Formats: sequence, C-alpha cells, structure tokens
Amino acid sequence: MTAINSNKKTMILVTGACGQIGTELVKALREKHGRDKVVATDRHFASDSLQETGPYFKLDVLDKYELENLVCSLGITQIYHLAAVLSASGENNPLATWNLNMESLLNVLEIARQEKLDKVFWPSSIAVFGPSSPRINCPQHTVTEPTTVYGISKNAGEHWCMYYFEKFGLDVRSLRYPGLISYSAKAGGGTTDYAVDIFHQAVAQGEYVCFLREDTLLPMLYMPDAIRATLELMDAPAEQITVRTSYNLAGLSFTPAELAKAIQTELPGFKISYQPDFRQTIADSWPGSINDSEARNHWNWEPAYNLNAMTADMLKHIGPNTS
Ligand code: NAD
Ligand code: AKB
Repeated sequence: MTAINSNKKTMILVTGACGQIGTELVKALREKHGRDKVVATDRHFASDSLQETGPYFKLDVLDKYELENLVCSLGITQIYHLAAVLSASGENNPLATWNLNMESLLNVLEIARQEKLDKVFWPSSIAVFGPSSPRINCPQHTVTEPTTVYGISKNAGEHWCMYYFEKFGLDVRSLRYPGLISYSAKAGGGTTDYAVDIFHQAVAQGEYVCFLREDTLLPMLYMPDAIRATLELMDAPAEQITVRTSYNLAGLSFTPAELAKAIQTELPGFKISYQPDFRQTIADSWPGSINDSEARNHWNWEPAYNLNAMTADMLKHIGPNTS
C-alpha cells in the first residue's frame, strides 16, 4: 500500500465508522479536514455515503497487525476509535463485549504510542456510573460502580486513557456521552435507543411500545451537539484538557412520557405504551442528569438543543414529508 500522507499533516482514521456516531462524525470530519484526510473503517463494507465521500477500508479493529499496517501506510496522525458493543447488546455476551471493548482500545493506544500519533479520541459513556453514583446532577468526580459489562469496560478504558497520557504523554481525549439521538443511522444496541426508535415508529406507525417505564429519567444529547462537542474537545489546546479520564457531557434529560408529549405537539395522534424489559434495570442504574461543569469551564462546552428543538428537528428529517 502506498503512503498517501508523508508530511505529517493531519490524517485521521475512524474505527466503527458505520455506526450511529461514525456516520455523522466522518461526514463532519471530512467537511472540516477534507475528504481525503479522513479514512473511515469498519469490520464490514460501508454504506455508499461513507465510501463515496472519501477513503474507506474494511478493518476489524481486533486485528492489531492490520490496524498498524493502515496507520503506517496511510500516515495516520489521529485515531477516533468508535468501535464497541453497547450496554444492552453487551449483556447478551459479556466476555465478547469485554474482549472487543478493551482489546480494541489497547490496540489503538499501543499503536498510537508506538507511532507517536498526535491525538486519539475515544468515547466513554454515562454507563461508567452505577446505582451508588448520585442520581441527579451527577458530578465529574464521584463513585463509579457500573453494573453492566459495557460500563465496566468504559470505566477501565477511562483509566487506560489516563495511564497512556501520564506514562507516555499520548494526547488521548474522551467524552462520557449520554444517550445520543439522531436520524441518519440506527442506534446500535443501547439502553437509550428508545429515544431514537420512538421517532421512526411515531412517523411510520403513529404509536410506540417503549421498553422503559414512562418515568425513567435519562441524560441525552442530540447528535449535532455531540459532534460539535467532539470537534471542540479535539480542537482545544492540550493544556486546557485537564480531565484525562473522560469528561462528563450533558445536553438534556427527559423521561419517555416527556418525550412522547413533545412528539404529540408535532404529531397529535401519536400514542405510546410501556412494556419494560431487562433494559429497565440498566437504565435504573444510571444517573438521570449529569453535571458537566468541567467541560463547560475547561473548553467552553455548551449544548444548543432543548427537547422541543430536538423533537422538531428529528421529525423534520424523518417525517412523512421528508424527500
Ligand atoms: P454503533 O453500535 O452504532 O456502532 C459501532 C460500530 O462498531 C458498528 O458499525 C460496528 O460494525 C463496529 N464494530 C463492531 N465490532 C467491530 C470490530 N471488531 N472492528 C471494527 N468495527 C467494529 O455504536 P455508536 O452508537 O456509533 O457508538 C460509538 C461509540 O460511542 C462506542 O464506543 C459507544 O460506546 C460510544 N457511545 C455511544 C453512545 C450512543 O448513545 N450512541 C453513548 C455513549 C457512548
Ligand atoms: C447505551 O445506551 O448503551 C449508550 C450509552 C449511553 O452508552 N447509548
């Protein structure tokens, strides 16, 4: 393979690029850095939109040799490592989830250290918190005793990121994303997925059976805010990034009943019913709201979307009149 970047200009590799975040993040990174500067990868072949808008490679991130080969041959300077199994799917196969989430992170950190990459981004999650964490306005520094294998892997991963920063000076940055809501790609096996599925069902069927109780308060963030937060974190001067585990990040908090009411203001006939399943226990172990004052103070984070603005925008994009 020929090197397409030999002068150490920014060259980005994204893992897990076909997922809910990757499809939007790759687009934003290509708009910012140029289409040829952002290499999208995933373990399977991509949708047309990812392959047609820039370089794409099939890559299983557990294959360290292949990852290293791509990093070296393409002159990669930054990795955004998104590939993971999420909270609900993770409980179906805990050991495989641990293996993917941890081994892939260690592969990325080790290659970034060896090849002296400029920066790494790795997402953590509100899943690092557990029943012993404060439920409301959960602070940056508090008890983290997660109950899911996904949360355990994110908790351990945060400490590995800090270890690589402190021991080796690797500039690895991270956000504890809350549940992300978007219209472009399906949500991938999480506990907060109801808040994505509900919009598609509301438009397609006019009704939705929710797998969480109506009063389950959870922290969420609209995807445009999440993408902007990611780019802003990665652009901030290194000395401003003093949380080297992962930053708390908040947008909005709502219950399924509150989201349904917001949808009903746009689609008055919409009906919701509730059949909680195993994901209720996971949701009940997470905080209902997050204190993100460190992110606000250190690199000026501020979300833009509230519940009504997000709901209107989601329905505008997936509504029956969308062309
Ligand atoms: P997703 O499930 O939608 O996408 C994950 C992608 O990883 C998929 O395209 C999958 O094919 C790929 N993948 C799985 N195994 C792989 C492997 N071995 N090699 C290469 N690719 C592989 O997930 P997402 O919602 O886009 O999440 C991305 C990251 O953000 C994850 O680390 C997740 O934990 C984190 N996160 C997501 C949310 C959210 O609400 N979406 C919230 C908090 C944190
Ligand atoms: C999930 O529900 O697993 C994700 C997350 C909050 O990490 N959306």
